[in-house]
Amino acid sequence: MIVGMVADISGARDARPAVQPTSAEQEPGLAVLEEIERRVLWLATRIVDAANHDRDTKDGVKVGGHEASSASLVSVMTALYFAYLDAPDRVSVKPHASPVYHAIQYLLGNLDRGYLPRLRAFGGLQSYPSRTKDPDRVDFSTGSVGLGAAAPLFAAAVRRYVDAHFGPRPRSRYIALIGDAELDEGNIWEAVADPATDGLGDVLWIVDLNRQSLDRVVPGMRIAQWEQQFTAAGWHVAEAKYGRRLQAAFGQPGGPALRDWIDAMPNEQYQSLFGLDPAAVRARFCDGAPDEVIQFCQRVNDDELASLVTDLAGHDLATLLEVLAECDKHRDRPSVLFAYTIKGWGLPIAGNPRNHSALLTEAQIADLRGQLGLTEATEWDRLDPMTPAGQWAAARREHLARHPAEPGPAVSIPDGTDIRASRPIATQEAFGRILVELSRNPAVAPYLVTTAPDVATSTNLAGFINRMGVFSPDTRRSWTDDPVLKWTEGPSGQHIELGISEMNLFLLLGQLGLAWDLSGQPLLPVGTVYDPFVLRGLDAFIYSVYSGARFVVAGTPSGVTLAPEGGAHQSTITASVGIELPSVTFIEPAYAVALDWLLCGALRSVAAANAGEQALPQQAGEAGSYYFRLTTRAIDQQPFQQARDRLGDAILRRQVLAGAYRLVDAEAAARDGAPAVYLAGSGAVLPEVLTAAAELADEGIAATVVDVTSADRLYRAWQRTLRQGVRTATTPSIPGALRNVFTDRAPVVTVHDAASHALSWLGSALGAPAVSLGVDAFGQSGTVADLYRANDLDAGSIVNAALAALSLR
Ligand SMILES: Cc1ncc(C[n+]2csc(CCOP(=O)(O)OP(=O)(O)O)c2C)c(N)n1
Ligand SMILES: [Mg+2]
Repeated sequence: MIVGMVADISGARDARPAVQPTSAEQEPGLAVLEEIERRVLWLATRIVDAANHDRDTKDGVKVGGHEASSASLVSVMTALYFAYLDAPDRVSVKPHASPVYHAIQYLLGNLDRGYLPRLRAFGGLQSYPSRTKDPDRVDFSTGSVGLGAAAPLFAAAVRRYVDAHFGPRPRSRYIALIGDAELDEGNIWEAVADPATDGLGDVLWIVDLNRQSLDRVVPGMRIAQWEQQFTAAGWHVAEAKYGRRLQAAFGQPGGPALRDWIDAMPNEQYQSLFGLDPAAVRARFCDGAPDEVIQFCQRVNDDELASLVTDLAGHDLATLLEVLAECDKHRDRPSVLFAYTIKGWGLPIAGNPRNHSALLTEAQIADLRGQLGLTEATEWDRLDPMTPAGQWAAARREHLARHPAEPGPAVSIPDGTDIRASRPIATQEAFGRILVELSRNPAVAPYLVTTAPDVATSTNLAGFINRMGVFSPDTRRSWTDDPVLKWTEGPSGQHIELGISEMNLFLLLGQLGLAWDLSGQPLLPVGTVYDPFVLRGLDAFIYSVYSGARFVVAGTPSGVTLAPEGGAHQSTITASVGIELPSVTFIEPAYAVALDWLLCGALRSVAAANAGEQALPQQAGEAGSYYFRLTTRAIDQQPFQQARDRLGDAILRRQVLAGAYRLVDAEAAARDGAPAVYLAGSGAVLPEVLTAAAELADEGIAATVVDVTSADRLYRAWQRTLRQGVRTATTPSIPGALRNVFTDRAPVVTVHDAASHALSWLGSALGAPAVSLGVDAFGQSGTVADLYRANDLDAGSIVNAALAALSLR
């Protein structure tokens, strides 16, 4: 269809097609597409205008929206949605073009009219395309510039993986519409450079090259440099630069000089032409021009000249479709198309250096409405179904219709892998062993896929990799005979190795976690990263969970427990990040069996969500991702075994999953009259907490040790009951997850190898005096004992903290 379409249009290169189609079966002529393009421009502009002028928000806060940024992409998006895309294709739309996207969905019949005046309203159209909140189907959320561009690249990498493991699906092209200033973001180049994205022939990036960013006209175009960077990374590079009229002019006498003159003109001068009246365009364009150019210009009248010299291919549908078809021929590598556009195209604010947030005035809107032959009564109408444009829109709606993904197979995850730990073991090592066990389970193994940014072996993924291999589209010969690590690469491998880019890690995890939707294949994605560098990928982490992706990530090793490594490798604020991130459940177990139960529980929830099932009842509200904070400190597992013997597996497992259990229970001593205190520790510090509890017991103090396995689940349980109280104006109770473990209102000491703030809310939750110990300084090198002492995490400090807490009663 596309080839025929281009042939049809390119046959009319220099003139509008004489014959108009009369029914939806026929492909449209250029004039039909241009009519649709004008309507898209109108609706996108009016959507922003209505948000700002038709609604009384009563709060005095400017609503905003981006008429100029939107106009810049109107032609490209008209070409895509009305002539190029097929149903399986997936598109990421530049954040500020969301009004164009919604205008198109409306014209296609996929969005109710009632939404059009509701851009940026509560429950209305989102400012930036959102997978989870927009009413029309959005493939990729965008907003934080750069990330929406990279996401389709990783989605294509995931499709390559899915096709290799589960059989090919109908071909999807993964397309990103990118603002040119987005190329300033480092994550773009991290994504392009990563070997995991090599040779993805179904990827197409279209750069909206309007030579403007938010603040300014970008001086000295860097396009040549960008093109070289893409070429060096193995991409096919294409340009849509001059429209057909300029191309024709270049063939006339003086044409080559005209072309050289435009090419050499500084951006600031070229952009300034857009805001001028035709006579002034001539004066400025010819200022300093060589004779040949002046002579050429003398042969053209003012109006023609002004429109000719600003005739860019990014607004020339025929040229755009030709270049798109040309990109399609390069199936062996990704393509990038630089489309020269005008920010504010077709609007009075075109090319104005300050147009990023500019809005048309009421008079300008009325003028535009009039130019389209619309009235206030008809301005929101769809294309008339009796016209060729309306019929073509209906045909495209059919062509692009998607059927909802079939629910995937239910992956049955066991409660645990029965990990045994008779000797001291660290959670990081246990994590590696649990994954190996799961890889032996034929019901689970096919769906597991691990990934790491060059830290797979140092985060204990080697066992998994040895069994499952490393993914590569082609089988590669291995030249190493390492008996400990087999690095076998081929299409059946289930570990995807990334270069050192935590941004790429979280972008890939996000797309693996959306494979059920974008590739119709549920997966169980598991990533590892050094915990301090979670923050290096944080924007992509947020992006991925905001997009609704479900995955498991382990941040390991963490905290000052990674003692000799020193400050830059010792995480402190990551626990708070994990607790606070919506749609992420933060888990920090200390013991191997607890980790086993928690990891299997997390994978079960990911599997259920990714198969399109309801979240499991006990994890309601948790249909998100899981962040495990782990350590390399091996600790004695006996205390956990004792808790197991005392409570039994059923109760203990329930409490571990709920977020806390009693590792040492001193309730009997408290009942006998000993002053009671709770020592609530999380993660690697539990041995010090246990020692402190024993010392306190010697002093006659009943110290109950609580192992906080998930501060996040405890906090959420507390908040849920509080909010319930607030909303219903009733007295909130203490939630079960806390009530079962903290039975008394005794003082509490929190102990955490993380910022003390992360657990300090516990005192408020329990209504008890609290002292919070944690790491509130940058790390430094030393032994574990040195650093625990330096941060008051040693047993002696915990004892003192308990005495202080008791004195606060
Ligand atoms: C990570 C991030 N930083 C800053 C912004 C604020 N911002 C929004 S648009 C923009 C400029 C975008 O320019 P460009 O990509 O060229 O888009 P245009 O509006 O020109 O189409 C900036 C800085 C953002 N959205 N995301
Ligand atoms: Mg721009």
